[in-house]
Amino acid sequence: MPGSENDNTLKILVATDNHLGYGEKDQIRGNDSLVTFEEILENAKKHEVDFILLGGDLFHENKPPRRILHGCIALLRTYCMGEKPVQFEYLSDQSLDFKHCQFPTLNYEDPNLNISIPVFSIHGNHDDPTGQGNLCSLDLLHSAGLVNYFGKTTNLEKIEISPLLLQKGSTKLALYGMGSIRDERLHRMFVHKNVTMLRPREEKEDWFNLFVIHQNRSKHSATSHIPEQFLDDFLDLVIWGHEHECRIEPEWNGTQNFYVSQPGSSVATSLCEGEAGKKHVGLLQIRGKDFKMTKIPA
Ligand SMILES: [Mn+2]
Repeated sequence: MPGSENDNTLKILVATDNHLGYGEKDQIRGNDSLVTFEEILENAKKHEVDFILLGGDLFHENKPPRRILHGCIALLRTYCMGEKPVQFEYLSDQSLDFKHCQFPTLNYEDPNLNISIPVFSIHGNHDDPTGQGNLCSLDLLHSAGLVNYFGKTTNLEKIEISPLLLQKGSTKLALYGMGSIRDERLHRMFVHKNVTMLRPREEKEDWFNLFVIHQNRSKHSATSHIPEQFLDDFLDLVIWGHEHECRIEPEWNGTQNFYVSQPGSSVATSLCEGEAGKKHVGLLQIRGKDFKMTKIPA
């Protein structure tokens, strides 16, 4: 890509449902999830992405074994820190966007940290916040300065999602995220119009609107999934986490006028039909209002 195009293209490594720690007691496959995660980080480095976007369930368990948490920390420190400068600007208010975190700041803007590849992540249903302090493993990684944990909702009556606003050259990205919420509850909130997505006030039409969600997409019962029609039609692309089957090629929803990409789990967590296919992560390139998703085998 020529220099000027590169300057205006946001490159994002997209992965979801890494399920670190899946089958960790298995003598043979016990390290698979960490090995796969390392390959993903290698790819991010190789393709010189601007950032990594994770769609939830980074960990398989709410309280991952120490070996797994440590393995993840070691990998993030190895691959995501370094001299390479971060080449996009952050335009929204980090103190509001990360107000749910003890350090309401972006890791790569912290003068005490040297981040080369920022990681942005929402939580999934396996690694959701619980217990005293309502914390999850991503809170630990955020406070350690290794990830930027967004999309945590603290009000379960009414959700207002304001986007993280990023800009690289002429490309402007509004990044919306919503960590996993029990499907029935979220379904009800959508029906009662208690979920609102806020939009940037200025030059509304110039933004590429990307939403990352971690819910049931396939219809298990009437209310235990989130129909695509519930989502706002101003969105350009939805990254759908939680569903483990790889359907990463963006699928056009003609009613809503947006694309949906479902990367699927990066590690096989069952041998059911939907999961038997090849696993992929995605290299998402956004330029203006256009995007391209390239599959990378996981
Ligand atoms: Mn999940």
